[in-house]
Amino acid sequence: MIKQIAALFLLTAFTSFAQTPPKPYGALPAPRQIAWHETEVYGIMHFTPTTFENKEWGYGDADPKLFNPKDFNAEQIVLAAKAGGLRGIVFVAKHHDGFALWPTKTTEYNISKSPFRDGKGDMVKEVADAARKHGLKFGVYCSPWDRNNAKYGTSEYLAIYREQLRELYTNYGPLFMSWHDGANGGDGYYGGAREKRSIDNTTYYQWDSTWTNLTRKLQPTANIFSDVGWDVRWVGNEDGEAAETSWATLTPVPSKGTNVAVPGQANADENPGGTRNGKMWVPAECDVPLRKGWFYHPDQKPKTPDYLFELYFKSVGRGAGLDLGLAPDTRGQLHDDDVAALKTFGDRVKNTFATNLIARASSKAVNVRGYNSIYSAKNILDGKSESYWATDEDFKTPEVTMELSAPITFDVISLQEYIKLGQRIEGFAVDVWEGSDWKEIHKGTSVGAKRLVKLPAPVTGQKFRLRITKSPVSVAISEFGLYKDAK
Ligand code: FUL
Repeated sequence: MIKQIAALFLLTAFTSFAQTPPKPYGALPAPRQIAWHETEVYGIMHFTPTTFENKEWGYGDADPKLFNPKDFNAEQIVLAAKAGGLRGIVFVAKHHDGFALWPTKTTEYNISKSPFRDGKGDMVKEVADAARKHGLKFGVYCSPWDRNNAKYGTSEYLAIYREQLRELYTNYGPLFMSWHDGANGGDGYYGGAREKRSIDNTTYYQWDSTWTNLTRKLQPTANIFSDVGWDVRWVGNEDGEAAETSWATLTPVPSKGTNVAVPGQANADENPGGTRNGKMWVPAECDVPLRKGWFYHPDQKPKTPDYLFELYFKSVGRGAGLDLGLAPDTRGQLHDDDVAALKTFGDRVKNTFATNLIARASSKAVNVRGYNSIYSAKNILDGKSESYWATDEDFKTPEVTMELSAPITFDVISLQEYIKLGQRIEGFAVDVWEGSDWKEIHKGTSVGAKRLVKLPAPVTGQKFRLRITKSPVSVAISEFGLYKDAK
């Protein structure tokens, strides 16, 4: 009996040890950030009187009567975005020109003074409703710099800005992003003063208390985007590209001459790649306009689907997000050229990643954590982000061989870490078996939420090997895929 109890005790101890997941590594993503990673591609939409003036930055003096998009159609815009594979829309509820696209109580300079819907319109609501109707997430950007407001630059403006955020946070349902930029004053209309106003952005907006007391409390699901996060960081350029080696963690550093890192005053040199072992989980967002400017200009053309496909690899494929600027024209719709570019790009991404060509392979790993099948290497081929292959503590550079019953031809590699346990891998390689030896087909660095590789030429093979070449701790990999570009 005693022997039996001892055996049972040992068995229980062994099983529970064997099932202990790997210890998380470094800063970890919050649930709202995990949801953001899954969004991958979304849009940011700019549409104010500035569109009707054919400018990029409205001065703040445009007559609200100018804002008259007679054929505004939020669903046309949302459906074009959806066809492009975008899973969310950030709506610019107020840009630097200060014109509020919702009937705010905070300023007269708003949509109710325009002819749009006879002064009864609320464009934030129309876009939010259309997005949700078609399954896209919704977020807002309310520019802190306000070139119309007479109070801008004085201590009274902060309360106005916060009230604008409060209105946006309370009246339009749950947001997936609260987008903030670092535009910090300059010349403007300012209620007729027509002058230059400078503010000290390290103190003026008091971002800490705005985000703690308003954003977090009223919109806990909203990812705060800015130069310094808190949830998603600006990638440091408007070209749509993250660094080749990208870390989802960041320790914001103040720019020279200041002592606080805030939007507009952060050392943006760090932003494209992030900080290895940074204090916070703050992945990069690559914001890039679909056309040249953020606002619609008749003489500009959208980027080609091929170019967008490349950007997808340089953003999403480096663990970042892709935020494409959408600019309705003066009708209030996306131009046919934009609709076509989005659709071709979206179809190519969808079709390329429709079938993981290696999904049916048998796999053999050098190590599986605690010999436990819940951490099996098979998990990397199951298409499920919740399961992962994990190794024992000592196996920091493991490898797994995968073999198919027939050869495949592919030119895209995809690799994903189980980021709930942190960003662990620092180097990896993929090999193909050439009959008598392995041939390396790609060698890379960071992985994180997703690493996509477009090979210079298609590769054919039947047996493959994934090697983790550098990691400070044991690995946790959720997905591996080989695909063929569907162009
Ligand atoms: C920047 C702004 O200055 C641009 O006009 C645009 O809105 C872009 C998305 O963010 O900070």
